[in-house]
Amino acid sequence: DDGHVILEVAKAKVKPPKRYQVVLLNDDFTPMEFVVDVLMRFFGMDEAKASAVMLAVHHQGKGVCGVYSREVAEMKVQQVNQYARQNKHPLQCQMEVV
Ligand code: TYC
Repeated sequence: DDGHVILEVAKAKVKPPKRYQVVLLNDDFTPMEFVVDVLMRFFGMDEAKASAVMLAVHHQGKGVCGVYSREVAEMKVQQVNQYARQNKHPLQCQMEVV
């Protein structure tokens, strides 16, 4: 019946939500220990994981901290960049759609 058609059309328009990588960028000035602190504080990493990710960013120029919904990724980026500015470091965090 007509109700069946309406439901099928509505269902076809439902797309899975986009996911966003939160990415940390390397720079020459932010102390390594500060980056490790950021990764533990905002991304729930233990010290070994945070140190490995920090070194990967240091050597490769950028690195993924995690993958989230747009709302959560925006909050992480804002929190990291605000925390870096408060501590007078140039560390930069951004998001990229996956
Ligand atoms: N390159 C920085 C240094 O040598 C360390 C660093 C790592 C900075 C990762 C930023 O996202 C970063 N002190």
